[in-house]
Amino acid sequence: MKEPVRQWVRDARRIVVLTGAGMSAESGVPTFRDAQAGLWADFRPEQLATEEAFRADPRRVWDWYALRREGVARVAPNAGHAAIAGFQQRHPGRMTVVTQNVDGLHQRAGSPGVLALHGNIAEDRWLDRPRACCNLDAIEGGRPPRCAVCGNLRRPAVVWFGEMLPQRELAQAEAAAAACDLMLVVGTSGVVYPAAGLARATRGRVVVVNPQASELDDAADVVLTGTAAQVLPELLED
Ligand code: BV8
Repeated sequence: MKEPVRQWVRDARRIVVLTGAGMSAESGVPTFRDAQAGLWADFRPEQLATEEAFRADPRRVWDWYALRREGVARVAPNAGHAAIAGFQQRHPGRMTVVTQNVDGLHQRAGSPGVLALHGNIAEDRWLDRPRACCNLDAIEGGRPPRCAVCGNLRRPAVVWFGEMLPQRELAQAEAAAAACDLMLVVGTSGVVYPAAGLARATRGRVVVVNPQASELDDAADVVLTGTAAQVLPELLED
């Protein structure tokens, strides 16, 4: 089935690549489906990645993100990330990357204009609306760091469950999905919305790349059973 998809790639004027945690699995970043380790073994990611969980136990959630940050800093983009960035360099303006991943690996692979719907794990922001006292050079260290005056906590600049996505990125992703004639859906279980909804909203052809069955297989014209680093170089090389 790869051959017709390669032809679709060649013929497509506008391509969207929608990626999830599986895109980074071969770089060594655990997916959300992968079992949690250590102190977090008893928690599902959806339980930790919420404002409630952070307010209930800031240190537990902060440490979980610190562990993930260290993991992401230690790894490198894989051949799948490189194939996407390479295609974008060879065909400027034809491909838009929309990612659920907070690891920054598409950006590190050289992909321009990545729409990161769920934020960036390498950045922090204030938990509550900052007051005049909340400035970065008056921070009290700790896990998490806090404002030395009012105690406002620092939190990872990611989108937690129950939180709105960044409106600019979401609007641009919805526009790209509506305008594309081909959407490659790579390494996502397709359970988290509104991201997964993009694959159902597009009028373009949808191709799923995943070694396992996903919630978006029914929305696909073709399902390619394989991994991101194996399949994408074959699909995207000229
Ligand atoms: C919101 C950042 C509203 C944090 C994340 C409609 C229906 C049902 C539920 C909802 C709905 N609308 C909203 C909801 C609620 C919720 C939701 O979707 N819940 C799910 C669990 C049912 N959505 C939200 O809360 C969103 N916000 O709706 O706000 C609102 C409106 C008004 C006012 C206020 C609020 C926010 C969602 C974003 C949450 N943040 N991440 C962090 O990272 O810590 S989501 C996080 O989980 C990831 O970013 C990603 O999106 C998701 C994990 O999914 P995947 O990436 O797909 O990864 P997964 O591990 O599941 O699967 C990996 C896949 O890869 C597998 O299929 C596997 O087979 C495959 N694979 C493995 N290896 C490879 C591979 N593929 C290729 N190659 C390989 N080598």
